Amino acid sequence: MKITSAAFHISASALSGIPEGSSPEIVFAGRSNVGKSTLLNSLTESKGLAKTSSTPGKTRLINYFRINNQFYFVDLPGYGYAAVGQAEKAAWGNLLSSYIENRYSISLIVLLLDSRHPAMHSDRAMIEFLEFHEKPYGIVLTKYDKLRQKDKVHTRRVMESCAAKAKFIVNYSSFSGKGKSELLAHFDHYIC
Ligand SMILES: Nc1nc2c(ncn2[C@@H]2O[C@H](COP(=O)(O)OP(=O)(O)O)[C@@H](O)[C@H]2O)c(=O)[nH]1
Ligand SMILES: [Mg+2]
Repeated sequence: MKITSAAFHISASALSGIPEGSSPEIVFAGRSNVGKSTLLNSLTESKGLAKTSSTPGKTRLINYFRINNQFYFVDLPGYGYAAVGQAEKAAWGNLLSSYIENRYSISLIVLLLDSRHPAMHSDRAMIEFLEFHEKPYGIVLTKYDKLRQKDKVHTRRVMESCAAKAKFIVNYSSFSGKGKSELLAHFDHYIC
């Protein structure tokens, strides 16, 4: 797949605010600070499309980006941010899970995991949730440029054992561009 156009479409703080669902959606999920905004900018080659921040937990919205005038990239709020209060955490958890569970226009969920800490508790919970609901998902291991050589095999093994139903596992670095064409090629199977 080649991305020829990418534009911000809409932000929603509740399910009532999201578009009708007539176009396919590729959804990006992951812990706060995993590198999701940076990845979206790198995929679309537009520096400021998704805002990036080194302060985790800032994004509280579901953001829609229109891609190639054909489908959406959906940027979900990061989960697992410790400084958020329990009540707020629960509210976001409910929003995210009901979106993923009930939204029929989702073609693929891309779960971003930090390649240096790939199987944290909240990540495992997310994988279990996706597998339980039989949602098509793939994994992107972010910040791969920071992973030490000796940890690469270990990270891969951990992922393969705890994400048995993942459609793909892609090693990714937004800084070097590693994994980008591989990931875009996977998207072809989900957008017709
Ligand atoms: N080394 C490295 N750092 C990255 C990469 N992607 C993102 N980061 C850094 O990780 C931090 C969080 O990135 P951001 O995209 O805002 O994360 P988000 O909260 O998941 O949207 C920022 O300081 C980025 O510069 C990457 O591929 N390699
Ligand atoms: Mg972000």
